[in-house]
Amino acid sequence: MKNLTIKRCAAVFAACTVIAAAMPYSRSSVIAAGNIISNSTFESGTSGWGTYKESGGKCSLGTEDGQLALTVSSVGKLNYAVQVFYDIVPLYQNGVYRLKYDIYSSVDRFIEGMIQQNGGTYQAYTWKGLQLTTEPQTVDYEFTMEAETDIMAKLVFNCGIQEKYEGELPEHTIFIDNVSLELIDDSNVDYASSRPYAPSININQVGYRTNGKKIAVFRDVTDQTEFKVVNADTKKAVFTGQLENKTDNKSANETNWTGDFSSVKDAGKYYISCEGLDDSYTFEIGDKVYSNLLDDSVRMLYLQRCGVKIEDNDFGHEACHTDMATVYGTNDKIDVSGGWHDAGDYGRYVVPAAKAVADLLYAYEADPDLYSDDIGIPESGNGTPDILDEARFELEWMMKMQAADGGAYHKVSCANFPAYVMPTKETAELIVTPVSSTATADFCASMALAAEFYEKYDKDFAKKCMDAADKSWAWLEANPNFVFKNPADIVTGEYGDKTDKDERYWAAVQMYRATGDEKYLSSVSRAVTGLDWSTVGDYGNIALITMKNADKSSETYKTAYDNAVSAVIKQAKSLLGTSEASPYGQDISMFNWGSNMTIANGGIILALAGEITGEQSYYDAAQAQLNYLLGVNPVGTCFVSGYGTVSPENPHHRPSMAVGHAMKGMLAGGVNQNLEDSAAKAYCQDQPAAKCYVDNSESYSTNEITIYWNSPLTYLLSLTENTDANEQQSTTTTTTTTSGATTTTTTAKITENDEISEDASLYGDANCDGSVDMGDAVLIMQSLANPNKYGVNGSDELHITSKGLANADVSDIGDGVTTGDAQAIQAFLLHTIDKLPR
Ligand code: G3I
Ligand code: 9MR
Ligand code: ZN
Repeated sequence: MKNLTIKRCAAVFAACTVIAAAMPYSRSSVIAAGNIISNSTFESGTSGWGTYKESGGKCSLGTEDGQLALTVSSVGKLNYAVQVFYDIVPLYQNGVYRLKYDIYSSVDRFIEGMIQQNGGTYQAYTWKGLQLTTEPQTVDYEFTMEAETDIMAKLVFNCGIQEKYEGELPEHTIFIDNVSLELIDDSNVDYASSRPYAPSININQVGYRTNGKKIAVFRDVTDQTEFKVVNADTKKAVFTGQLENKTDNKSANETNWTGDFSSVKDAGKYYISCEGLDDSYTFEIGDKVYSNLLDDSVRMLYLQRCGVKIEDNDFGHEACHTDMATVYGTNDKIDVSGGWHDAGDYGRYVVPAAKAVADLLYAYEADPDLYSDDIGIPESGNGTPDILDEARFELEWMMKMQAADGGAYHKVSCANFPAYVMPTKETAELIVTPVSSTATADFCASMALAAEFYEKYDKDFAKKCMDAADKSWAWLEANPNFVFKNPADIVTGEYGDKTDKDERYWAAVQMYRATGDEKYLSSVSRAVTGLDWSTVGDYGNIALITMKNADKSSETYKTAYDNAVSAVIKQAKSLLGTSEASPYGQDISMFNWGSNMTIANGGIILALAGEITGEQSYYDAAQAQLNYLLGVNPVGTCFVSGYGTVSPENPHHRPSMAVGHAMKGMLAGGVNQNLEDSAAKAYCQDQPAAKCYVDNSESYSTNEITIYWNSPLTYLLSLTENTDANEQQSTTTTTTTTSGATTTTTTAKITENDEISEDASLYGDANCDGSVDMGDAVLIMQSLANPNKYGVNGSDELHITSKGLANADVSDIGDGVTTGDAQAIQAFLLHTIDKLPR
């Protein structure tokens, strides 16, 4: 078992993480304020509890009269041949605990009740032999955790054979209720000693491009003022720089400094040193530092393929999920084999598939030269870049998900998530759930986009894509908004939505782009945004911005194009503000499930804004998102498995869990401050928002992987390949091949102009982006701290405008803009006040 180097007092289960993140953080010991076992009374089932069977043990788990009921039909050949357990119980060395539960059995028998190590030697931290009778007994005792802190111990009842007592037994049921585990005295607990290694200097563990901006982020600084970049081979310092930008980083609860070493450009291996701090991990500088990462980000999708035999030394398997699937609510059976497993589970869902495919195709378009035909998939060497082969594998499955009337079925999966097994072992019935308008519009957009890309390689396939797109468009015209909700008996990924407006926008634009027919734009009045699975408007914007064969004289086109550009620039401005205000450079201030995708998505928008405006700051911020993902973050982790020095080793990914080590090249979901699984609750409850991540395979809300978290990484790698705006020309030249003929198109870069409206009249909206958010508080503070740059006449493009100044004056109205205004906005956002003073 991995050394349990973790943090956290697991017992405080109440605080709001947003507020906690904004408050001073105390390391003093925290006495448990409650029961560590979240499901202790079984009023609504056995969630959180599970069974383990081996060596002939047989049992089933359920509830009876609000108690856990474990029916044992065979005790098997070992004392642990039948177990019922509750996972992830944190036990701190020297902590005094009280364990309590009610228990009885329908036959008299002996069992063992204990809390044990989950893995390793399975040592018991506390153990009790229990002679059960049909009379309920209450077990209630205190124990001290003598062993080293184990944050993920397991409460287990061994209900297998007990030779010494009664041996074989008839079928019987064991009842458990009112389970409670409390930490009653932590005065001798040293929480700090069980925290993981947290590097004081964080760098991009994969490396930096020769000409890219290179930033290291420091913490734990006392009075140091400078740092050195040291050549890892010669151990000689090649650069000395200053620690700059001291920042109180609330979301990570630490003080940070940054160090800029962009001028180091010689290819090689380096580390950063700063007196009194541990050296950073070693990293590379060079032009090809991301080549393998880019290939693996795509090859991972091959290993996620379903319905075909997979060739791989570690993760190879026979074809899985090949049975016909039942259309929900009917007896119809259809073939929907193929496609990629969505994530750590084996569902296949049209909505996230569309995002993944779009990212891959646009990634290819952004820099075709990066994509070879030899990344090691079966189609390698067939004359088509592997990234297009891989995307096609998904597109062919998507086609099977189109119903006869043109609509797209939302998803196919079993009714429940499978155990932690290889995909061939998930053999329950496959169910295709009903058509939705979100899936259909996403489907339509992807097919229209694909038609364009495969024209050069396979005209028949391109035509099939276009036919499928036409048919789904007809369905969309005939059918109103129909968003998806899981039927009550299906619990797998829902990918529900509030609206299909953004999906329809993307579909309309993509149909226009594929056909040149302006009728598709008639439904498009304004640009919408979003690049995740639930909001996809920016794919429509990207389609317009990167479109090559538009009729540039058409007013309809011009309006749609201008709207798309404005939408992208507006978002980029706000992302840039957030990124520049954060020492680690990330473009988000809230960390939700899949935050690494959101960060990568923002990087895509920033890079596009860089291309549109030619502004270096946008390129730098896009690169900063890559840096965050690859190690410049408060948890000191490179979030792509198998890359960098420290990366996810225990992803929530069933093949990795079944095989026993992490598949390479997968981007984990990342920090999630909402603590949405029991491992995150156990490990991260007292962590500030930006540190709620745990490399634990149970943590599906921070450490799962998905096809659509990898794909924006691929796209971002493409877009940031040329990061130096000065090296770019004032025009973008793109070579496209349509119907075999090559056309070179030159698009003038637009610079920002008055058309990008700033007419919002919203109190609090200091940056005039149409909403009141942290970016506004940040801009106010920047304008006060650095008026030359961010003041009303400031040199920075993002300086506050006069309209922004008027909007910003929300407290002590009339006194001009002060820190009080920024504080009022923050308080409003943190819900400590209901409305702004003005
Ligand atoms: O956006 C809201 C935010 O406004 C709010 O303040 C915050 C507070 O809870 O929540 C945010 O929503 C989160 C949402 O993702 C963001 O997109 C939800 O908490 C969170 O529960 C939701 O998680 C989704 C998760 O499924 C559970 O439904 C993930 O986005 C989604 O990627 C994930 O997808 C799963 C599939 O269902 C099954 N396959 C694996 C896949 C990845 O984990
Ligand atoms: O394994 C599932 C993961 O792929 C999903 O993203 C996640 C959220 O939908 O759910 C996981 O399954 C968990 C389920 O939601 C609750 N019980 C434990 C399951 C983990 O095996
Ligand atoms: Zn499969």
